[in-house]
Amino acid sequence: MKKLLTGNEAIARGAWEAGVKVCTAYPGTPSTEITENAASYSEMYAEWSPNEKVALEVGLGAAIIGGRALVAMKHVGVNVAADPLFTLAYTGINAGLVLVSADDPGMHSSQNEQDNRNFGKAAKIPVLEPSDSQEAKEFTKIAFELSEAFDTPVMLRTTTRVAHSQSLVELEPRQEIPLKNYEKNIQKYVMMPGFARPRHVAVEARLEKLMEYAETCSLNRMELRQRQLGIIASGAVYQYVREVLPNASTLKLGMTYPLPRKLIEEFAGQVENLYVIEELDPFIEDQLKAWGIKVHGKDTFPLVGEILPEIIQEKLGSTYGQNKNEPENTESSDNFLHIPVRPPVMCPGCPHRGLFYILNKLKLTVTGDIGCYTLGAQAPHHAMDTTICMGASIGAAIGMEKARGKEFARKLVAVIGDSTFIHSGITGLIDAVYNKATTTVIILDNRTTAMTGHQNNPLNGRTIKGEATKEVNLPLLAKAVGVDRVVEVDPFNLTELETIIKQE
Ligand SMILES: Cc1ncc(C[n+]2csc(CCOP(=O)(O)OP(=O)(O)O)c2C)c(N)n1
Repeated sequence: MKKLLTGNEAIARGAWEAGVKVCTAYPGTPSTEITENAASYSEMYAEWSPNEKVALEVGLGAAIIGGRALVAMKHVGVNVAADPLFTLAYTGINAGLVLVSADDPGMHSSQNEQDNRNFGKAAKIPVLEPSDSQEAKEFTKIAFELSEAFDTPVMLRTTTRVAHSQSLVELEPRQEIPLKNYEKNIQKYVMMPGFARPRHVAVEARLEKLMEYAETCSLNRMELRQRQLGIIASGAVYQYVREVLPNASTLKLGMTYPLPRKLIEEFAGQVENLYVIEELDPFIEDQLKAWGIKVHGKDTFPLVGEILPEIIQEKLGSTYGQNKNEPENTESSDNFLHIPVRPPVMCPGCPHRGLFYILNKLKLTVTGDIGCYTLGAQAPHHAMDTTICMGASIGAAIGMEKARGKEFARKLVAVIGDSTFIHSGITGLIDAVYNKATTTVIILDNRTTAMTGHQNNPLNGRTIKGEATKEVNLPLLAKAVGVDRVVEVDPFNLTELETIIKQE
């Protein structure tokens, strides 16, 4: 049976078909729906973890003890999970472990557009890049096979277009994979220097084998058509190339790390003009140049943002395209231009509005954080001075106070959402207490992870499957780490809110 699925739904389906036991994640666009969908399959345990590092740690525990695990996050989430990831690459897994990194070229909803293929290379683990929903499901299953065959975590890298667009997917039944045998193996799983050194040697040997695998695996495919133009592409860009330049020869790379040198050299030898078209970094291009292959890439295509079909048409269409002489149909883009711009705003009735109204009125310096409340930086409030990454608000406020002194800190506050506080704010608060900062921290507790679509979190008493669970008591937690003054205030009560903020 075939079904229309988004890439994210297809990855969840792929995990289910691959017999996965445990799915973990911290929400983040464009990855969130993977785990929301995974949670709908009763055969799989699923959780929202407090942050991406914990998500990967829970996943690696499941894999080492013998159950397949899927761990999903947005690209910046991999920064948070990088610590366990790099050492997990040394220990290897036991049952398969697949880490989905959902990248966001164009920054549809992110604070940066880092290219996480670099993480695959730096951690020396394979990177697979599906280009539609069918591949999203297939590659997820192949990733688990690969993970077990080579004893390595595997990164499945998607981008917003693959994650959120829909295409037909062939559904298959779940393969029940029995738990793998677990044997205690201190040399393999306890990474202290004496045991880690031989594991690094094992990682390099594994990489050599993965390079051989890349040469012949079904993930990489040479498609020879007209020889005048040859294009190497992966992910959504491959689909755009097929659409805009249907006669060009293509080398479709489903595995972008490690790269298949012989296959690429063979392809380069078959075509007159060779291009790598890839979003963000010249990841493939740089490797080709290091191998001495003559190739065009970032000399023609942008380093920044998405590479859309229009850009490929503009750069190569007139020379190599089918419709070289036909004027481009601009009707749809004209219509698009007439749609009024609708910048994101806080929802009507949002409890954050009152707070930012007061912060603006009091002309405070505000170190911000990431969530719906980041919109407090925009009109009409303009009540935020910094936003860097999740959890940075409290540390930034401490730093400002330490640089400028206590007097400055009297008009300084850090604002942080409830989910963000649990994600990575608590350690900042402990720093404030331990190092005697006097800054005021405001936790905006709206009892949900609103920005990414209202996911449950450890503060609201519900799991990802909607089951009742314990909830963290924020005032008690703050007192427990040593905060002497903890005040609770309803942000809809503006008079009281203003009085308390002035007081604190
Ligand atoms: C490392 C990282 N993981 C995930 C995200 C995606 N993300 C942005 S804000 C946010 C949570 C916001 O929730 P909360 O702090 O409760 O604030 P609210 O949106 O509810 O106001 C998430 C998950 C991110 N930007 N960075």
